[in-house]
Order: sequence, then structure tokens, then C-alpha cells
Amino acid sequence: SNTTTEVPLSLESAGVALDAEAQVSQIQQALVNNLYWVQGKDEQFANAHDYYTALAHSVRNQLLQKRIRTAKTYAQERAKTVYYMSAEFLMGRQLGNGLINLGLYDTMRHALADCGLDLDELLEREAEPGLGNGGLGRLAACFMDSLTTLNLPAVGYGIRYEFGIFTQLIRQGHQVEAPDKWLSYGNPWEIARPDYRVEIKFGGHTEVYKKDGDDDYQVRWIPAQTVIGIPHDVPVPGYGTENVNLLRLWKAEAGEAFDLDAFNAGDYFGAVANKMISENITKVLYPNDETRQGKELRLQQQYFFVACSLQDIIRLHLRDHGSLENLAEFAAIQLNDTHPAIGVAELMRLLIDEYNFEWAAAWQITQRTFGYTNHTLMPEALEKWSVDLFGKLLPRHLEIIYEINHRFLAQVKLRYPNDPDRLERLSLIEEGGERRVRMANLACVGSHAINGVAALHTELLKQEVLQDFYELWPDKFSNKTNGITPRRWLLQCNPRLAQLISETIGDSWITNLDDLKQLEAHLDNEVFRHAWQAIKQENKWSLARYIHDTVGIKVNPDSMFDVQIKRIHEYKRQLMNVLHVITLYNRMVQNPGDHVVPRTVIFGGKAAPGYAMAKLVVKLVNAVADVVNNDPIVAGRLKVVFLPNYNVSQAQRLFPASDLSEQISTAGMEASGTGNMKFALNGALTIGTLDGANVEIREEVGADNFFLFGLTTEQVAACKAVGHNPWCYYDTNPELKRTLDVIASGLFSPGEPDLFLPILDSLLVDDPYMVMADFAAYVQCQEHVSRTYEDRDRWVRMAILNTARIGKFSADRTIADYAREIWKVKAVPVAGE
Ligand code: CBF
Repeated sequence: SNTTTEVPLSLESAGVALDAEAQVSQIQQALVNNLYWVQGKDEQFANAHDYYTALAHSVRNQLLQKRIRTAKTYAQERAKTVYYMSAEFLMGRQLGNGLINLGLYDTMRHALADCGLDLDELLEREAEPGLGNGGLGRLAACFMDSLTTLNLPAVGYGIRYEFGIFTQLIRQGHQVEAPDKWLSYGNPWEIARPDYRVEIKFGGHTEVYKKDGDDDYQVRWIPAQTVIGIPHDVPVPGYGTENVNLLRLWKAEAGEAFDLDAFNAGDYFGAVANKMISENITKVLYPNDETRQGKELRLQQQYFFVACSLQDIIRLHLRDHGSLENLAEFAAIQLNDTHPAIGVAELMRLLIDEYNFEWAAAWQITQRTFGYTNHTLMPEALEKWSVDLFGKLLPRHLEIIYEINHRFLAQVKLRYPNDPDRLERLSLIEEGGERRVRMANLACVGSHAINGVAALHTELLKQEVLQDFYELWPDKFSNKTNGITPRRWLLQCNPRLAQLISETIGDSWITNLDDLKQLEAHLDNEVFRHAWQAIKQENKWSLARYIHDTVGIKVNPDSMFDVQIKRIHEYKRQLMNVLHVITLYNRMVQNPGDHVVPRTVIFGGKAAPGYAMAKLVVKLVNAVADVVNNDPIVAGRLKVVFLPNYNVSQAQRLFPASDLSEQISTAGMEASGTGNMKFALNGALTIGTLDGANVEIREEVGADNFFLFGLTTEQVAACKAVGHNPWCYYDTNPELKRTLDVIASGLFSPGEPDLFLPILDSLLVDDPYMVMADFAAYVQCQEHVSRTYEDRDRWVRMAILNTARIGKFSADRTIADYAREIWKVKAVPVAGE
């Protein structure tokens, strides 16, 4: 083997039909070769990580072969392409997904076992690329999977953060953040493309000049700093297709990484200062979910990746189509939230300043090219940049934004002549106090399509957050309810259930999730229901082992696994969940002989490092766990687990093993949620409010198969309008009173009696997330959950129906809707060789 070179995994592409045995031996050969040529080792010294890397290269080689053919086909077909711009892509580990999508998973397991290697162990060696905060980044990753599976030409553009979302450690119950060094062993999935490097400018000033031989004046930008963007390409496979799309992530480097004059003058730090400043731009992901961070570096990041991507799109477009006049016919750029919204001003700048377009023509191209997806109703997440900061960093863009605003407001004034308040609300610039650029307004004005991510969310956008834009351009608005990829979120993460389903109804569900409906015909089949239940039980056993290995807590796999996994945020109301746990505990302490349905309540999620209240909730969960888990009175009946460092890999263990899915946000605050869909797909039942996509999930699975509680959006608004008084709930609900009193007593904070006072204050003073108002309904609903769980057969039937009826929430459906209604792109399947 020492004399062979790196070879791809499959000979199929070489037109060779291999029997299973030959395929296995070829896989083994490729592995040995890669070990030798990529890792520089042989079997004697190779460790598990070497084998992982060798295997990753085998898969990557095959993906690259397909990618090369895909790129050629797209260029040949002059295909319209989707450019999905997102500051976050939470891709999860790539190896398992690559093997599944290439249809090689089982063969690989067999081939490795034959050499004494365990595939699961090698899969665990992969560092998780945590290049996102939560739902928004993970949605982008699901979309990439579906885009490729549907053979739609697409490039995902984002940032190659050197440090992803922080690693969450729990110390004495508190969250502690550690840097995420995900690149320290290298990244076998990426290819740097320095040949496609681009230059990005920052700062400086603008000036008016006359071009040679031209009568018109032009503006040019004289920057203070130039940074280089280097694309790093990650191939994105689809399921059962020859197509491979690209995720292109940008890394910032210095134009001049080394100042020789400074070095020669003895200024060794100064010699590399530029390198450090430039590379900082893509150093770290901002760990805030749903809150904006008005930091200069964040705006730099946004502009950097958007400007790199637009130059790249233009390069590709000019290569294939020669002129930018027809950009919108061949390029659909989707703005994943406002993070890339600066793209509107940048494309205008490129067209006008660099490619000499007239304003009107440039504006038409820009509007026809961009689409904007809004992902939040939280006012604190709507990005606004101080005009001062903006002008300092992007002086030319500020001028362009002023011009866009001027022309836009003139139009509005014609339509609404005597409505200065409306003008003020629609303006791209927020006046009064510090003047700020409103990125959501820029995105709305610069796009031909605006969408929300669940039906309720879109309605609320139209009625509230973007009401003025809706009144102006109702036709621009549509809803695109989010979805998840069935490949990662069932086929890969729950292989036992996936197999049972495929044995029962065939495997068409993998790419046509609606086919899960056929499971309903098997509902009365007892053997099927037993098999279903046995799989859930096995999954719970393996999660129980994982919990024991990670946090040392022994949980009862026969208890109900009641799970809330998501970012820690007040509106998501982990606090209400933990108050329920304390209530259950109080009951057991007071009436130890009472019958209870055993529960294991599992929490997972990161709090933004600067979000004190969320961090205190993490501490409270852990403190309650300490007391409850060590009290013999509740033994075997109630356990509380906080799993540190929730991420995609951990999610893949949790969804398949869950019985109950906690989707308990305050109505009107969660745009959609996607974890809710993953739970239901894996046969967990939801306890939830009428919020985000819960509404549609309930419609699909049936009200009888969903545990609904809580105020509606309208009721929340009405309650707040008349003045919400949390004290009255405290005074009139003795269980709630006892629960808060126990916290106040210091039971969960020995030696620090005041530790949780901020939580109590928030609940009792203004309770902005209506925890107090919804608490009684929640507890009552949880009682209904427990009673239902006791009837296991009924529970299993409900679980099966959840899985069977969740087809709408496939990301394939979502992407097909975007493709048809917004992007107008068509599938371009790549032929097999
Ligand atoms: O649309 C995807 C998700 O985005 C968020 O995570 C976001 O960061 N804005 C929302 O909070 C989710 O509701 C939504 O599902």
C-alpha cells in the first residue's frame, strides 16, 4: 500500500459495478492509503484521530469528484443559482452525514469493523463546527442539505470563524465559557482557495472625481484599510444525488501581513499588528442569540463576508454571462436575517461606482436580486447601527443609504402626503437620540420578497414589526414555515426508528417526508407499536448511559424523559419549567406516599455570556438538580439533569430519546422554533403554547396529540394592556407561592440566600414573559401529560401519529416553496458518470 496514491472511495463513478465484498475491500484500501498519504502514518502508529481524518478524506475525495462535475454542469446549463447569505451555519459534524448522503454508511461500518475499527468511535473524533448560535444557523444548515437534495444550484456564503460558539462548562452550577478551538486538529472538510481571494476596504473617506473622457462626476472611496478575504470551500452533499453544492466561508487575512520596516526598526509587535487587526475580523462568533451587539467588529464581520461574497457572485456571473444587466435572472440572493443586509448598499456601490451603472438600473437589479427572511419578533434583535460608527467604517455605504432613503421617502410621501409619523417609522434612519441605521428597513426596501418563518410569525410581522412595509407592499410578503432535514434528524440520529419506518412503509419518506402518513395505517398493529416503544426505550437507555458518563447522574430509563433543549432565554421560559420541577418536588416532600409518574427533566442550552438573567437560570436549574437528585424522598421518581455544552451532536442523542418536548415560550415571541419539529419527528409529544410553528405542528398532528396550554398572543397583549399584576398569582396560587418561597428561603443557594433574588424580583415585579400568568395552566397541563403517559399504549399511538403527520416540516418542502415562489430557480440534476 505504500506505493499507492490517495484514491476516492467508490469505483461506481469509474463505471465499475462492485459487489459488496469488492466495495468493502476498496474502502479499506482507500483508508490505508489516506492514513499513509494524508496523515503520514501506518497502522502501527495510527490513533483514532488519524483514522477519522483518513476516513474523512476518503469521503471528501468522493464529494470533490461529484462537486467538480456539479460545477461543470451548472456552468454548462447557465443555471440560476441561489446564494444563501448567512452569518451563521451550524452544520454539525460532517462525516456521518456525508456517509449517509452518499449511501455508504452501512458498508463503511462493515468495512471498518472488518479491520477492528468502530465507526461510532471514529465519528466521535470529529470536532463540531459550532459556527452558529442556535435555530437560525441550524436552519441555514438544514437548508443547504435540502437545496442539494433537490438538485438546486446553490452556494452558502458565510464566515469561517476561527472560534465558534464557546464551550459551555458548568462549575459549581454556574456557566463558565471556554474558547471553542474547533480548528486545532485541522479541518479535513475545507479547501482554502487563495486563488479566489478578494480585497475588502474599510474606513477612510469618499471623494468626487471626473473619470477620464467622461462628463459626469463619480464618487470614489479612499479606504483607510484593506483586508483580504480567502474563501474556504466545504462540499455539501445531498441525499441520493450526484449534485454537490458549496458552502463558501470567508477568512480574513492581512494584505500586508508583515511590516518589514517596522521589524527592521525593532518594532516586532508593530511588524505584525496589521495581521492581527485584519485576522480579528473572522476570529470569533458573537455568542448572542436574538440580541444585537452594536459592536464595531460585528459590523466589520457582516460587511466583510457580504462584500467578499458579492465580489465572488459577480466574478462567477461575469464568467458565465458576461454582463451584470441580467444578474437577477441568474442570481437569487437570500438574506438570512438582517446580518447580511448591508449587501443591499454594497451591491449598489459595486454597480454604480465600480461598474458604472445608473442609479435606477442598479436599484432595479438590486431589488430583483435580494430576498429577505426575518427570523425574530424580539425588538432587541432588530439590528441598528449608529450612524457615526457606520460612517466611520463604511463612509460610501452611508452615502448610498442616505440616497436610497431619500428616494424611498419621496415615494412614500407621494402615497401618504400628510403622514410624517409614517415617514419617520419607515425611514432607514432612526432619528431622535443617537441616529441609527435600521438594517431591517434597509433589507425590506432593497428586496423584492420578504418572508417570516412560520404562519403566526408572518402574521405578526405584517401586523406589528413590519406593518408599515406591509401596507406599502403587501405583495412582497409571504410566509415560509421553517423545516428540518429528515436525513440528519431521523435517518442519521435515530437509525433504529428509521429502520423500523423503512421496513414498515418503505424508504421514500427520506426524500418525501409526507410519506410518513402511511404509518397511520399501522397504528392498530400491536407488533408495530411494541417495536416502536422498544426503540424509544433503547434510545432512552443509551441516553441514560451518556448522561451518566457526562455528568455522573443515574437516571431511570423507565421514567418520562421531559426535555427542554434550546438557547437559554427568558422568553423561552426555562424558568417556568424549573418552577414546575420545584412544585413537583414540594409535593413529594409534603406527601411522600402519593403516587407520581416518574420524570427525568433534562435541560440543555447555552446562555449568552453577557446575559446575567439567563446565566442565573442555568445556576438555578443546577442548584435544584443538586437538591432534588440527592433527596432520598424522591428517589427514582424525579431527577433533574443539566447537560453542559448543548450542540448539534448532543441534540442528535437527545431527540430520539425524548418523550416530552418542552415548547413553552410566551405566545408571540418565538418566531418559529425548529427543535419542536425534530422532537415530533422522533415521536416525542409536545407540551406547548400557541407560539411560532407550534401552532402549525398542532394543526398537523391533531389537537388530541398535542398538550396545549397558556395564553394566546392576543391574551398576552390584552393582559399587558390592562396592566399585568404578577402578585395576584402569587397571592392566589398556594403552590406557586410555596415554590417561590422555597427559592427565597435559600434552599437552593446555601450560604448565598440572595442569589436568586433577581429571578424572584423579575417574576414578582413585572414578569415580562408572563411566567406567573401561565404557571397554573402549565402545571395543570403537565398533570394531564403524566396521566396520559401512564397509559403507555395511548402514548405510543400519539407518538406514532406525531411522526406520521409531521411531513410538512421537512426542509425539502420549505426549500421547494422558496425556490418556486421567491427564487424562481429550477433543479439541475447532475448526471452520474
Ligand atoms: O428561523 C430560524 C430560527 O431563528 C431563531 O433562532 C433566531 O435566531 N431568530 C428564532 O429564534 C427561531 O424561532 C427560529 O426558528
